[in-house]
Amino acid sequence: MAISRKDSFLWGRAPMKLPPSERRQSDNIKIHKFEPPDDIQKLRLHNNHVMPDIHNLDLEEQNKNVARNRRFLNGKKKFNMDPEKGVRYLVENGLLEWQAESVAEFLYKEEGLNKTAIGNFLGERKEMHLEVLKAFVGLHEFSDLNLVQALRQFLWSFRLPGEAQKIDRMMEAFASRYCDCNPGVFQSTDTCYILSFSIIMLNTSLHNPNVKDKPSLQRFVAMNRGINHGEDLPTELLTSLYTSIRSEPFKIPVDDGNDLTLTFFNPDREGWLLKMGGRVKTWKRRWFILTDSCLYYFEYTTDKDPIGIIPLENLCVREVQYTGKPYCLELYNPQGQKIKACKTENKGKVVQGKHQYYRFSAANADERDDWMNAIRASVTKDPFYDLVVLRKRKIINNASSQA
Ligand code: 4IP
Repeated sequence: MAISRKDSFLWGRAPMKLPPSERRQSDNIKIHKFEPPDDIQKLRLHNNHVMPDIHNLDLEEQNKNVARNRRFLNGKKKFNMDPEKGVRYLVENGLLEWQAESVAEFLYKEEGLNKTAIGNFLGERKEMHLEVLKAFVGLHEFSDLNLVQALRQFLWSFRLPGEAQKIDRMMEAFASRYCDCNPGVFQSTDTCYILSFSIIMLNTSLHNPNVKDKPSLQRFVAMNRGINHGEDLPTELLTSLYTSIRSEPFKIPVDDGNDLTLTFFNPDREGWLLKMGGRVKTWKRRWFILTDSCLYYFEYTTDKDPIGIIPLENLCVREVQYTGKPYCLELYNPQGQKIKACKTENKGKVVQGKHQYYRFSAANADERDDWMNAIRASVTKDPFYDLVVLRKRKIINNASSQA
């Protein structure tokens, strides 16, 4: 069977000779097929040139965010220890606006804040604190809630301080906000204020096991006679408030100082290390977290409470050789004293650590070096400590030269 012109092309045989004009066109197409036109080449070059910059910008942005988050967490930690200092730190670092509304929103919405610290901040008498208190109470929505429901919400948002004047200011702000949200329920803010206290006292009487004489509904109604500007409040209202409290006490936030979630968030470094015991030199694999110039160790990564805490202040770290355990590092006190630390014993009792030094073994040389660098960066020097050491040395030297 003869092969046609079309067939010879399809079968890959040598194509027929083209006229010169068509050949030029075909050559052009080949050139364009194998060598991209100049513009595309340039674009590629430009891209190659610009991409690292874009990548660097992204990285820079990410690093900035990480640093910002870190500072924010630091601010929250500081707030929990000292609310005034914490807020100042956040404001100075541009993380919080020094406006009553912004501070109030921070206290109202931010997670992980200690509720005792919030109460202390809100209870202060200074002008700004009073404004923050007002804005904070304004963030609560009490419309269509009865007084007990509103109090439940309010008293859960912070811990009421113990000082009478602070309580007075806070309850005054609460009553005023409740009346704004529920016009017509009480004749005045004073009525709401008095009834709120009456409810809080009822809560204590009904639910505190030390109070033997439990008030009845009748007594509660009688106690609140004439508080609505000389008139009685509707008995149905008082009955529903009484029943609500009797069936469920107020939930009061308790900050027992044990919530370390924030402390261990975003640490300087964390990871597994082997740790040698203090008196008994056994090696235990422990999860270590380095943060706030302290080294914490845990049995498991998910444990909330550490087994031990080693404050790093005035300690030094060095590499050591130890037979049988590679990549060792050691925490020691350059003054030669025992290291101040604490740990929990089996039965949960907290005792002092018994280490003259702490010895750890890392998984490899890099990890050992990284731990040493991180610990060094984290160790804070107490200037007074150095002064005292110098002074002591001077006394000893003087004494020995006089002897
Ligand atoms: C223990 O050995 C563990 O190594 C403890 O580590 C260590 O406490 C004890 O030190 C040591 O005696 P045994 O379990 O073999 O008895 P961990 O607490 O991590 O379990 P440290 O102080 O290192 O936490 P001493 O000093 O209590 O003996």
